[in-house]
Amino acid sequence: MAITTFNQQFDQHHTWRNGMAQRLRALADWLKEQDLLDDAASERVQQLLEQLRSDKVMVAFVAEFSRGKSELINAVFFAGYGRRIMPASAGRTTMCPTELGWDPDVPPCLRLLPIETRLEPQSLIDWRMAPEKWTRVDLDVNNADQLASVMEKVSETLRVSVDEARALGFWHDERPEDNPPINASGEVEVPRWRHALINMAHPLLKQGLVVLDTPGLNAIGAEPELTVSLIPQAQAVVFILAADTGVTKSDQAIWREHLAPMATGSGSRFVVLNKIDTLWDALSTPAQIDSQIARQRALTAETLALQSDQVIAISAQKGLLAKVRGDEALLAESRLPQFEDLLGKQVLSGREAMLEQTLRIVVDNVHSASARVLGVRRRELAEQKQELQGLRGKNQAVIRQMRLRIDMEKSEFDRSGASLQAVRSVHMKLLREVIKLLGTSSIKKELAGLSVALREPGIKFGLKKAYGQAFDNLRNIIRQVQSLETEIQSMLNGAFRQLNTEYGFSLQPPSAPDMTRFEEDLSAVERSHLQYLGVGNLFQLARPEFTEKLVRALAARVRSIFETALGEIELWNKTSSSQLDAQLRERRRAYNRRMEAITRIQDAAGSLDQRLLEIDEQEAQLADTAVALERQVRELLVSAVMPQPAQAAAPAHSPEMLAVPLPA
Ligand SMILES: Nc1nc2c(ncn2[C@@H]2O[C@H](COP(=O)(O)OP(=O)(O)O)[C@@H](O)[C@H]2O)c(=O)[nH]1
Ligand SMILES: [Mg+2]
Repeated sequence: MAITTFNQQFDQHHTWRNGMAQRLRALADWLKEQDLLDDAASERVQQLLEQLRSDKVMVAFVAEFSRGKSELINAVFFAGYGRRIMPASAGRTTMCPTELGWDPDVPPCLRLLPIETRLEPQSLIDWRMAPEKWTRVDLDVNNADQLASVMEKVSETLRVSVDEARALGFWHDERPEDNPPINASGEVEVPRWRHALINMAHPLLKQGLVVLDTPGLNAIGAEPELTVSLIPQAQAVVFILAADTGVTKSDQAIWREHLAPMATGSGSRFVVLNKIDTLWDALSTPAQIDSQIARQRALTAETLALQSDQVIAISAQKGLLAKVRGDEALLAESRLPQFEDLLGKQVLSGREAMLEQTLRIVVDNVHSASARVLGVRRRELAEQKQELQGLRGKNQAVIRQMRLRIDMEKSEFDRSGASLQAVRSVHMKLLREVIKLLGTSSIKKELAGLSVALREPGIKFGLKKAYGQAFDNLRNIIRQVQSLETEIQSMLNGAFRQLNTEYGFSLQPPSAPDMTRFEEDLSAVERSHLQYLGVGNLFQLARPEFTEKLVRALAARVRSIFETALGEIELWNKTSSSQLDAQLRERRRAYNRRMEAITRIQDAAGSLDQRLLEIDEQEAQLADTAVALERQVRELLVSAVMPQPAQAAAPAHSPEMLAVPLPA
């Protein structure tokens, strides 16, 4: 398989996403023209289109300072600028977590959150909502020098007293060995900024890539949100070690805290042994150097309890240099291309599999909803045809009789409105209970106990229990929701069955979304918190603002899990009511059509045969539509499969497929 750069792979991924969105939109437009797309299906399509448009892929670089995170970011993503964009030279390291991304609603800029905000209880998510609190510097993306000089701001520091450093979370009396040095005037150096957001219209970032560069252990440790929210949600986390330092104690601490827990998570994890150029030695043969690198890889792998092929040896610096100079031999020697190839394949194929699966679900849903309506339409026509055929050779009295019968059927049908109303109101009542269970006040209530417990002195031993209690309650909420779902489901089953018998509908309640995934999500959050506090951040709980921040970050995570669950449930409910609405509408239309035909025949405005001929035509049209629907759904699903890299040059989806054929 050919080696491709990360940028090339991301381009292909983007093209695939765009193609998918285009074809899905074409299908939805066509269905809408045929009046076959109900509200719920249309909402599902819109959601997926939005996801295909703005799906974010986050790659986080996590390691001790000076391992080459920023250099690797420069080499992989920004070599095209011909120089370093992220500061990565001796003495100019990133001092604060820095996110690179693209938001088209904001001009290209660097936004910096002052470190003093750490003294306040708000979490990073809260600060993101308050753009006015950030210092903004505009970026000139076409000027690499200006860009690089603005970026230097992420390296800025401040001198503060020991007391201030302590308050900011950079000084710990319990762990003196990690404290920054005190200068002659009794001050210590701390980062000037707490977090940086770079908004840049770089092609990759525009396509949805988000890069997170982090400073070393000290700076990440004080930001619980990074550890428990941002990093675990990244699609890939790259952990970097340096060949010249080996695996140090703090490298191991970062590994244990951030990377080891990921083994059970959904993202990919990469371990990079950087700076292999420090092993290049003019006096050794290439074979000797290779075996030296292999030895280091094996040693590193052993320390981290990995297989040695799970450690990727590279030189970020030489890779960047080689790309800037166009030096192919040096690039190969840097081994950077292998890393990029792996990063792209793992991260993007995972993303594509996820999107493809969602697409299948949405298309399935849209397909069955529209096929059902088509079926109803065809049946109503067939029945009307039968009805009219029965009128052949009959006199005016019989025709009048028929008219009366339709009228009666229609008013009986209209009276069914009351029982439908009853079904809907039970449905709404149950749904309101779900909304309440998954609401903010319910989360607050469950987390209140935990936040009190965390502040208690000597929580160390009761930590697991305190989290266990809170999370058991949260998981229990999800289970309660699941049982309400079951109740709604059986209520709908009963009501739909009755409507089917009484009115000859073909209603089929959609199955309820499975909530176990959300229980698992909660457990993952619980694990990440315990891991984070367990590996040595426990002492930080002594600071109330830290605990407050931790609990807020936790509440925000739980809220987002609950909101996702609620979104799925609401859509499920909408799907079942849309189905009912669609069948009611079709029935009403059928009554009108029957009435109209009878009236025309009565008024001798059209002959019976003529009317029957019209029905034949409509039936033929519906049959064509049904065939077209099947074909389009099939084609869409076939084209959703990402082309294998080997055929990537010739896209698997032919341009003909883009054009959705419209039946006459
Ligand atoms: N020899 C060598 N030095 C490197 C390499 N990658 C980074 N460096 C240097 O290591 C230092 C720290 O790099 P930087 O990217 O700032 O590290 P960070 O703190 O992890 O972001 C800088 O002086 C880099 O130039 C490499 O592959 N080889
Ligand atoms: Mg850096």
